Amino acid sequence: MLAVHLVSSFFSKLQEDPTKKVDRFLYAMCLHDDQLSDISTRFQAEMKKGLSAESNAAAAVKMLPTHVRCTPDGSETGQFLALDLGGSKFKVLQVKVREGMRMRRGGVEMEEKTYPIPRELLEGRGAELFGHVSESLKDFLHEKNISLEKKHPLAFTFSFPCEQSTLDRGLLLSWSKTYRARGLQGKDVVQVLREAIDKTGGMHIEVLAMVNDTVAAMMTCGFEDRYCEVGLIIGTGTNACYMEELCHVDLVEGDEGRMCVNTEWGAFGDDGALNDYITEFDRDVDAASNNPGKQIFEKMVSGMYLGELVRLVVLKMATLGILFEGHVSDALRTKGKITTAHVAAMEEYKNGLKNTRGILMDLDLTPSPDDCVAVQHVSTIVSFRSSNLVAAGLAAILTRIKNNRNLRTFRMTVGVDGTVYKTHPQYPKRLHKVLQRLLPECQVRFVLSHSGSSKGAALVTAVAQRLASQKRKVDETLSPFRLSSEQLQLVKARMRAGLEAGLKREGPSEVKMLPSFLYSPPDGTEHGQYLALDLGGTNFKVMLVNFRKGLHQSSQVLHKIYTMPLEIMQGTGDELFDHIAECVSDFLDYMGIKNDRLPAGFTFPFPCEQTAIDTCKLVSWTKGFKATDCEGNDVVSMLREAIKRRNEVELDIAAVVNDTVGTMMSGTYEDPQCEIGLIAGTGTNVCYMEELKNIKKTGQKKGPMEREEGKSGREENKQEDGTNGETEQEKADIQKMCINTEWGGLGDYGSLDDIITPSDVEVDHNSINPGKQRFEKLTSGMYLGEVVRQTLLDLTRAGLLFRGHVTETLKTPGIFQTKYLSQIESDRLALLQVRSILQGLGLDSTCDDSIIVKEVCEAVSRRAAQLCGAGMAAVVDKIRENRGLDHLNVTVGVDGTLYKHHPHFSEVLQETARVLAPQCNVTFLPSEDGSGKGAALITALTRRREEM
Ligand code: 0WK
Ligand code: 0WK
Ligand code: BGC
Ligand code: BGC
Repeated sequence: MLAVHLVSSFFSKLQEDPTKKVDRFLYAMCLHDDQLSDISTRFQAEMKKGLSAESNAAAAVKMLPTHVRCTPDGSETGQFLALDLGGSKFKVLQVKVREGMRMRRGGVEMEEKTYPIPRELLEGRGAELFGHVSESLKDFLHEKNISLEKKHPLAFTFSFPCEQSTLDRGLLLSWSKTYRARGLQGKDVVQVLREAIDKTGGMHIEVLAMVNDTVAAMMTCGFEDRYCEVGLIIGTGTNACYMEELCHVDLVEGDEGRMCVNTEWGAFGDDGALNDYITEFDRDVDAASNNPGKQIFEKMVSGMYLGELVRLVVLKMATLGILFEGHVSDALRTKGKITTAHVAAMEEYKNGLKNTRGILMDLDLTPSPDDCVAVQHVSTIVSFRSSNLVAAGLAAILTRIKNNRNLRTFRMTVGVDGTVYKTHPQYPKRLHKVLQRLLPECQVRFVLSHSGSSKGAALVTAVAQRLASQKRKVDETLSPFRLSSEQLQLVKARMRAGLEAGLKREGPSEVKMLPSFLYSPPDGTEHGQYLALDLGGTNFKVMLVNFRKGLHQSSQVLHKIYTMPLEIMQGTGDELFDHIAECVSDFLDYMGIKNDRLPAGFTFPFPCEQTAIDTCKLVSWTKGFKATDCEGNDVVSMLREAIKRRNEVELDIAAVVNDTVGTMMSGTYEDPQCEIGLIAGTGTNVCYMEELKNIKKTGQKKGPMEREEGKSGREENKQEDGTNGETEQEKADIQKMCINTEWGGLGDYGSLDDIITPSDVEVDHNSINPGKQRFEKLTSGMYLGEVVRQTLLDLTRAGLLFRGHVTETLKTPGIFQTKYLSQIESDRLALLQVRSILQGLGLDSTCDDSIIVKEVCEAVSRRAAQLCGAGMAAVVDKIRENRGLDHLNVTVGVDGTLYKHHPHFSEVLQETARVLAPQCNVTFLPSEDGSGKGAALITALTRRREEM
């Protein structure tokens, strides 16, 4: 027998190699690499179309969001029922996932049973199909003695294109493969399943998640390999999914993190995109299918059609006399007579030819050895084209991931399932090889999902449960930061009460309401050169301000910024003022005006009792300052003594102002309606023009706060009424004085205890002034980073973040600077960058972690802005009521790094003030040159008045 075979093949060699004639006949199916690259490029374009909101409706490749946002991280646990519907087998399963067992044996235990689905159900009424599914589920519970009483979470793998708005909702877009039950298209199949289960009754099932089989395959393999972010099915049908950047998925809210997208690539070409690769046999398969014009790519690739393609090719070649000497059998003319299993059998290494012969014989054909070689080669070409097309599709997906993540080379794992991939002898190798050629820069590993997709579906449910419980717990932790409008109204009322109590000066008040001895705004006639010393929250600025005569609002500012080292801020008072004197001297030297003895205004951003415009007794340090021997002393004298000590320059300190007052004055120079100064920076504070009649005259009632008598040189001409020797006319005109509220102290006696959170308590406890400046510690840049860090610590200790690892970094005070909030909350920043900020802090984070960190930052900064907005509403409403107005237009000069640099702080503050003080139209005027110009203006005002 073997001898005969050898002789005839020798002769045939002499004749033409039968595979050659097949190659010629199927030339159009033999796709070479540049054609595959072309197809890959076309598919990339289709993916873009599917992802974009504009073109999605018309797109053939639907790119369906799955609401699966992350792959397993090994902490999934739980017991689930699973339904696996849509592949070649309908399976009911029970899946047990044990915590942290990931790779190890016994990590996931599964029990399963396959249930046949009669053809009449596949083509019958949808409700009956799901009735059958539900009955099978009940049968499974019985058979496996699973309690019917207990509530069972169920994961549903449904392998058809569905539009999902959530993980447990899916509108069926269209059937494919062998399914076309009526009445379900456009319906939420999860709801249909729930109704079927209720109808069957006698079991407590909670359908928690519905996933496509590609997603389930990716999750199944992702449980073992964390690089697995692509799912691939080459089975009855074909399809792929992958983790896309959420910011590219237009159909889903949010830009944070990633989401798995079910490409539904089976429909690639439904819009004609592959017409130049479609062969007559593909057209015949499509025409004879139950969904003509649909799933064009699937019909060139997947198991439901490969056998039919081979049959049609062999039929055509036989009809043309190229095979079986033109003999054609009825069997060969019969649809479905050659299956994909036959194709696989024909391509088996050893028995391929023998199988081919057997298969053709079963089709009532008497094939010659050459016929067998030829038919085997037809199978090879058809299945080769399938693996080539899948490689082209995969190359497109991997290229997109590479570009999304700006990677030059990368590794990726593809979780794969499906009978074609699993049973066709050479398919996997061919696919891997072609993909390697198409995308050499990507190291691709294929992991077969041995146990089908239900483990993955269970994991999706476990992840969904974990994320849901995590989200619930994170929301619980963050809800105290989310202030209701009632709470904000309350804060406004308490701030108002604080303002009133502070003005009354009947004993210690949370809001100190310190007179600034500034009565009137600039009138634009200010001119000349003035120095301004601006002890900002983060640095010390010396400015030379030149107001040009007659040119309203035109001033020239030259300045130099000096750092304020911590050891100076927390050293002795003398060292602090010596440092300031040294900077001033350096500046005057640098400007060549050492001996000009220019009048100077000193911005001193701390609570000070003033008895005149140039005296300033420090009540208490705030923010990061705690230099010794300063509290209770007149800081102007201390500065003058330091200047004297330095004996290099002369300084004529004419005025000392709080930075809010300086900022207000800078604002008034631009906009006369500016009567409020707001600082939202390292610290927080506000000043405003209060009616003089509401200000308890300083020195009149010797309140507990007014004791020491360190009187400065100018004191002797102070009038009892606290004015600065103004003329009668002026005295008559003076209706108002600027009050430095020091609202940072609200809450110091407990008025905010009901909104203070455990994180705030920790921050206050660890601060250098515990119990003080409570409002400031909820709202200002010095503390927001710490409030976030404390909250991240709580969440991590609760196991909701960083996998519960409380690292030394996270325990380090000050590690999470407030500037990171601004960066992390900026809309332009993708999550990747959030992760790199956390990385930079030595915090190794997952996608989820970064989303939670951003949420914490948003909650903390939003609360801060809202609280300042509520405080501002109290101030503007007080001014409005002071003046008996129904409506007030007022401008606020504002400064501070938090207000200026945080992406959302200013708008949230403004919005809150607008809502809580609807009768006030408040304009916020960010100040250009800070409070320095304001201090120079006040100096100009003060000097001019003294000259009069
Ligand atoms: C096995 C999976 C199932 C999927 C099927 C696809 O468990 O979810 O639909 O693979 O392959 P097929 O059975 O269609 O060949
Ligand atoms: C700039 C002002 C300065 C003020 C500072 C506050 O010129 O007087 O103290 O803003 O902002 P911070 O630097 O604290 O963010
Ligand atoms: C379906 C997909 C499914 C694939 C593999 C296709 O016909 O449209 O949803 O993933 O078959 O089962
Ligand atoms: C100080 C205020 C200052 C504010 C803004 C607070 O800590 O007490 O005087 O205006 O910070 O710098």
